[in-house]
Amino acid sequence: MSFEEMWAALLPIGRDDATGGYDRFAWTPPELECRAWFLDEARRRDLEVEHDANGNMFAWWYPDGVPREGAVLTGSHLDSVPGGGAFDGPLGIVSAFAAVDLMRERGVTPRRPIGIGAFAEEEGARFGVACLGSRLLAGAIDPARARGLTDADGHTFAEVLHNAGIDPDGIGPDADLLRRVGCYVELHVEQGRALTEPVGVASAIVPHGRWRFAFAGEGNHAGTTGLPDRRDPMLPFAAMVIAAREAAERNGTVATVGKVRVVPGGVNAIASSVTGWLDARGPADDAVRRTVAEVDEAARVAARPHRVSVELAEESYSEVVDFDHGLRDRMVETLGGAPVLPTGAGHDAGILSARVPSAMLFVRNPTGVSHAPAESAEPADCLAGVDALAAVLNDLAQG
Ligand code: HGY
Ligand code: MN
Ligand code: MN
Ligand code: MN
Repeated sequence: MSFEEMWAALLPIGRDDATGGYDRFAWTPPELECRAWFLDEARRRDLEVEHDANGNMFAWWYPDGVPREGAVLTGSHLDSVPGGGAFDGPLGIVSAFAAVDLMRERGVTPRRPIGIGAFAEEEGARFGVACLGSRLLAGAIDPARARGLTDADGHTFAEVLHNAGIDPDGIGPDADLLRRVGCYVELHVEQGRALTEPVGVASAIVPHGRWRFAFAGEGNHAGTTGLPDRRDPMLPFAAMVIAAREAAERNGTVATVGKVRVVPGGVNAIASSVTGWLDARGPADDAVRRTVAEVDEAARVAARPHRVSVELAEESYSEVVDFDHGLRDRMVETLGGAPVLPTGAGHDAGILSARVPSAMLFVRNPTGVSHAPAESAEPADCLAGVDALAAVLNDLAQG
């Protein structure tokens, strides 16, 4: 299957034809269909499939006579944010299969195994923690905490794993698998519009995290409850949203409140609780931490007069990732020069970089939009990405 054919097969899976967006949440039907697609493509190429204990999938090319160690791993993720674009995640996986095809067409015989990974729940759209699969693999999250994570319907991660045929008690760091990996190179659609060339190389991932603000008040009738008697959690939530923008402007960060859950959510009922999630990112740790602290302070000041309680919980946080310079520079050389740029988006490569030398390739996105249906990459640039990935994998797999 060519790149175009693979892309055409994947594109309709879970697509909302009205918006062009995707809701491919981990272990829901559209993502399971994408998983099946991954396994088909792996088998079509006689790649050896491996399911790790954390819900991640791997397709391995083990050339005859080559020791099963020091593998060059590539890949990305299949899941999406709500209403996500088509490229964030899948482009890295389709490009990986296409790069293996290209290497084989060119008669390349790698001296190291080559792997393609599909990491689970990278967006954290279902269970709230970004890069959950790679965090578990890398030992970057407590397995007991992970088991207890719940989705919007109250299903725990443990239940969902069990229903997927995975033993929830088996999740956790996999030193053996990581020992077999020499390096990890992830190709990803650019999430921004800095690239003026088809392909770029990542230098760093900025510090970023997500925090949950839970506001608890008192549910009551919208029509019969006088203002002095109200304990309306929506009001400090509203203050939090504005404070996020103002704190970001003060601290040179970006802060977003894109998700809110209101209980009970009736037009004619004062909410009993409002939960809002803050995503904050920035050039430096302390600026991000200050942003969150200022939002927290503003929310608490706003909550007090309404006798609303505020609970703040950090769901996930990633410090700055400075990608392996040796690997990065070697890739730039292999490509005969390429733009090197930081990213404000988190990736499995960022998590894995704590355990194995990791790097990223970006494919130009003319709209610069991501996490939305307008996310895009031109076909010619996608093929340039495949070419670049094949060249980088070939170089790294030669010894
Ligand atoms: O949220 C992110 O930055 C990434 O796209 N998961
Ligand atoms: Mn994403
Ligand atoms: Mn991604
Ligand atoms: Mn550096």
